[in-house]
Amino acid sequence: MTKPFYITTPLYYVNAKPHIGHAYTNILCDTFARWRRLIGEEVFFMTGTDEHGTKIDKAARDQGKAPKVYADEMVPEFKKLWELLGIQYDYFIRTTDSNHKTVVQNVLRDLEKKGDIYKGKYTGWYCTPCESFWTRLQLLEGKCPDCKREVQELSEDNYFFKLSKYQKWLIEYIEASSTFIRPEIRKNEILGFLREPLEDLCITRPRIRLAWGIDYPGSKDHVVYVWFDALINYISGVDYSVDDKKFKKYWPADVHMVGKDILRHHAVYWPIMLKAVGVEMPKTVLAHGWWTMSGAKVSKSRGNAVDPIELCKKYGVDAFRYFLLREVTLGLDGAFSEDLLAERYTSDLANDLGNLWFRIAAMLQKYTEGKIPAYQYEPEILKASHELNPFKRTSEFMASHDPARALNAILNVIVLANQKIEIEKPWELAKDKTKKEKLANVLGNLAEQIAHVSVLLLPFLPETAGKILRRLKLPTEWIIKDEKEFEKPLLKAGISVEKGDALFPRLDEEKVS
Ligand code: ME8
Repeated sequence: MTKPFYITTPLYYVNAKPHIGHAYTNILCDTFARWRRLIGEEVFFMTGTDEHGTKIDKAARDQGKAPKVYADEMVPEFKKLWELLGIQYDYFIRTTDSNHKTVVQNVLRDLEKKGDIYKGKYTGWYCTPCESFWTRLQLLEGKCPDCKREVQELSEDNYFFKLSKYQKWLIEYIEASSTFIRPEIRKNEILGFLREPLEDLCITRPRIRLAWGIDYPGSKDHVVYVWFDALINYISGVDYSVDDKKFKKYWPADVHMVGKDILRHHAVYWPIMLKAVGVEMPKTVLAHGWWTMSGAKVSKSRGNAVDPIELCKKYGVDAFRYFLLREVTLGLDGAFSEDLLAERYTSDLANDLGNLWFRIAAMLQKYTEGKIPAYQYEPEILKASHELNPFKRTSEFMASHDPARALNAILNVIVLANQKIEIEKPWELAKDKTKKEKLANVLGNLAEQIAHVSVLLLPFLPETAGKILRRLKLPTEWIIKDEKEFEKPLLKAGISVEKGDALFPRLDEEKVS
């Protein structure tokens, strides 16, 4: 039996509502998860929330609430957005779940037994918004190197995890693997970082300073550092140290999708934590870039967050998904602008896909009583001239983590189908009684083309692809294992096709700012 495809998102802090950046990560993961299900794999897709630490404690206090009460109120904001965006996750984990806490404590006890934890004094500079301690050398003009805000000097008794002991091993591991850190430029970045000696990681906070965290086992005075706690979700979510059989079924994770901001935590701390407890490495840590606005990263603390709910209301969920997946190559940064979203909407979705459906459905209504006529299926229409089978191309691009090119390959088929209409001119064939058969073949094959395209689009634009398939009286759940299977005809002559509303109605000029 093959192992299920296990994909994770970061656990998002609950100190503010999710924005376009969080939506992006989850849409990427959802698309990969749906793709794997489409090709017949079992999938376990996990997302969730990071609820401990200073940031959350402070946000709760600002509202006069207990942190858990505050987190309980924020979690539905995330779940609501995931539902709106069609994110089909299998499990939602919260770091306040009791199972997660148990696993974190099990890991810590194990690390203590192995001699990888020691008690020491920590002096550092702490940035509250970033939840990060910095050394003097790391500070930029005395300020936090990430957010450039004021930092506080602190010295306290804490527990430390021996990262340094594993530095050599980690460098060799990363160097030897072409898949562990993707894309390649991020691998080089991490190797660059590892050229300097690694400092051991302070993994607790004194309770007198911060009580909102998981109890450190065996100490009344400490709680676990939020990052150490949160990373463990990837194994606690599949019951590490609790249910061996379940853990073995899912682990190792296939993809940890993260933003490049948190790559170091996932490509340095996390593998060392796993190595220290003797757990296999995840297959790939995949770091995507940032969405920026006016040159700065979109972030809740900078207050330039774009509300995904508003964008979906205006353009539709699939247009939003399409834009994020298509506009930027996974790994690179992207400048967000609503104008670009509107442009993509009009050119790719309304003019290409929406128009193709409209034309095919309208011609079927006009020339064949709204029914799929009897036709001679020509599978080569799927491989537009000089193109490979679009299923094969999509598979290859998805395997190399490139959904933008996968979408482009699918869109090419749509463009070619629109061109085919211009070339074949069904309206002229319809005027000539001797061309009846030819007309039926052209229309039947165009309908096949859009049916196949819709199956391929299911992971990317689930709502729209589902709509087209339903209008063609086809199922919306598919398993397509290879290109041969993909090439089979999908339609039956005689079925009635519903034209339906425009898939992507023209944008109201006033609505688009
Ligand atoms: O870092 N562009 O949580 P977080 C693209 N709790 N993606 C973005 C983005 C942007 N402008 N802004 C945020 C944390 N993201 C920790 C993670 S994991 C064990 C703990 C996305 O709420 C991106 O995935 O700050 C980034 O890595 C993540 O949100 C950070 O979310």
